[in-house]
Amino acid sequence: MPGTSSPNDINQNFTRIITSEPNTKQNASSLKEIKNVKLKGYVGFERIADQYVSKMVRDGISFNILCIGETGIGKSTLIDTLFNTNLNTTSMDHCSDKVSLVSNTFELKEKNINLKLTVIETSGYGDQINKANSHEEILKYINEQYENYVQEELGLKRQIKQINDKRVHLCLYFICPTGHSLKAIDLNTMKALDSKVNIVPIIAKADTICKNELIDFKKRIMDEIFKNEVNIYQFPINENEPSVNNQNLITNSLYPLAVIGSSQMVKVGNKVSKGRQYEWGTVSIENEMHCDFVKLRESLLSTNLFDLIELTHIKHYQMYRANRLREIGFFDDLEADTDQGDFRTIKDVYIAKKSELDEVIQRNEIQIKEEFVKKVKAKEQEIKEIEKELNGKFNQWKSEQNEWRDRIEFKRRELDDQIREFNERKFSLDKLKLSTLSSNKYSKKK
Ligand SMILES: Nc1nc2c(ncn2[C@@H]2O[C@H](COP(=O)(O)OP(=O)(O)OP(=O)(O)O)[C@@H](O)[C@H]2O)c(=O)[nH]1
Ligand SMILES: [Mg+2]
Repeated sequence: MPGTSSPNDINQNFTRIITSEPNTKQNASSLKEIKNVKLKGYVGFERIADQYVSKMVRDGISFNILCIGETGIGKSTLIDTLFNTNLNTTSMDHCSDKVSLVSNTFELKEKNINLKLTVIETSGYGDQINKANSHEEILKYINEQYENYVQEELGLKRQIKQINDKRVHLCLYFICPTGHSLKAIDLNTMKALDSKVNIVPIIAKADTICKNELIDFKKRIMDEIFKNEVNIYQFPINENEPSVNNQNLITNSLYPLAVIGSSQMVKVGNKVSKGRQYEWGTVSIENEMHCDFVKLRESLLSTNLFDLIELTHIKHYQMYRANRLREIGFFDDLEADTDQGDFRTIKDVYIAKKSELDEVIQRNEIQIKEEFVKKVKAKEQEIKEIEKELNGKFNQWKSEQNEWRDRIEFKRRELDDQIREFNERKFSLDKLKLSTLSSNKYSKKK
């Protein structure tokens, strides 16, 4: 029967400490200027926490989980087990030639809190022969969600509370229970995504590994994660919340959490709980000796849900946003170098962008004018050449006409001469005829 490793033997130096101490010189000096003043009576702002709760009840919360893992590794079953429901997601195709993502959104309600849960599952992950680019589609999806959020934030008619938050708040990375170590695809993907999302690595189907092997397996995985400097999500240690610190310390020490998923109810003694029934015995998911599922659920959903959402916003999203703003000309106060032309305020950026655009427009206008003049000149030249060619043809045609007219005139004159000559001959012939006739008559009379 598999079981958990003892909390402190694996990840002793693995903690994210949240402190309210000033951590920059700037903060320290500004805090010195703040005076501590006592109120003389009740004013009412202490109820702001209630206002936050009312707002949360009214608006609900969005929480988006990305499940990365090989096909059939137990992603959907674990989500069903975590949220104690049946989300009825369909199984993925095993023969896909590329990795894709399938997203489903659900409305859940616990007491009076509404949760809009989006579960994004990988499809075809690890099914290709070449797995080197398996993370690309996932990274693209994560960036697209950040980009949509930036665009909504920058939109002129935006309303922050209505921004559709599709950013990935939690990435559950399902490690195959090989008992050996991480695969190249695991390290590649986690490394590619670790600055973008809160990665929580978990060993899936932990009921398939025995207790001693699981302890060594976890150790090897964490060694590889540290050696490759993969930044996974650390459950926070908050000096203002000692009650949750212990739990978070334990959960950090259990990394990577070994989990079992199931939708079946099993009976162990008098207790009925979710579990898996085997020929040789029963695994109860709720039993912390059997797996780390309870710790995972408590740490993710009861204790650190807000931290996951907040960390996504203040760390991962801010980094994306800062890079995007830098691309369009904004700089942090600290990194801005105004001598080098870096800009600070929206007005500065607007003026700089406007003059840049004006220059481009002016350049384009001059270019268009020059091109227009060039084209007009070319057309004029073309027309002139056509005109010249037509004139040439006309002159040629005219001289041909004249030639023809002269030739006809010459022929006409020739004909006239011939007619005249003919008439003259005819006249002389007639005359001769007459004289012959009269001479004949005279001779007969004789
Ligand atoms: N032994 C064992 N089987 C599990 C566990 N979790 C899920 N399974 C079984 O594994 C099979 C696949 O589970 P799914 O939850 O559909 O896996 P999936 O990763 O969502 O699969 P695709 O979405 O198709 O990639 C089912 O038969 C589950 O009953 C587990 O913790 N242990
Ligand atoms: Mg699934």
